Amino acid sequence: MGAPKEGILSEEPLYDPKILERLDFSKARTKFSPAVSAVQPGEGLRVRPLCRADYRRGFLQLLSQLTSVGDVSEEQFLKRFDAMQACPNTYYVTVIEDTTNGQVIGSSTLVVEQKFIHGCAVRGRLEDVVVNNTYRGKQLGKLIIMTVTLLAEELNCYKMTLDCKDKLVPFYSTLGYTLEKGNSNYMMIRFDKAPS
Ligand code: 16G
Repeated sequence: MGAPKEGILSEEPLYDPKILERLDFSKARTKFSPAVSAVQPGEGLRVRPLCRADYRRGFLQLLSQLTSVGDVSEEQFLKRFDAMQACPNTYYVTVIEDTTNGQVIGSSTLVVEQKFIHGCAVRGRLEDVVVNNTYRGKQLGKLIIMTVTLLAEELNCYKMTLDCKDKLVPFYSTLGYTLEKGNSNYMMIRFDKAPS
């Protein structure tokens, strides 16, 4: 992931963390047992927006449990962070930190896409959901997905969509996501020149 540089990386959040306090987990389309929320995720855990310092907290190593990340240097990471921050109200990269060891152990992203349709509505896209393998079975996947799903609702998205591996459809179905009849295909073209 590139050699870490000298100096301190900023803790400035990618988006205003106060929005997370407004999320109403009683509206979550799933049950948590024990009850958790973005502001009370459980002992030793914190749900918060991504910050630059997360580069050194294993954020990219975590993402590599989802797909290929490549050798992303600190400089490249910071540049991408800046680019996201320069698009206000668009990128809501949200992480779970294990505060006992300072590592980022879960993440998911809400991307808010601006539309002309539906009266210039906004649409949410659920992206890059991942929970560290060693933390599975603790409702953290549900928690991080519900956090950004409720965030999409809070930000007035008219819908939230995702694409995932076929085997994960039953899991997402338990969280209120549905295969809409006659409208549940996801198609793609992969481009040869794309970086790994
Ligand atoms: C999954 C992810 C998507 C991610 C992609 C990476 C969710 C809900 N979906 O489809 O966000 O970008 O995997 O796979 O997390 P790729 O490397 O094959 O594009």
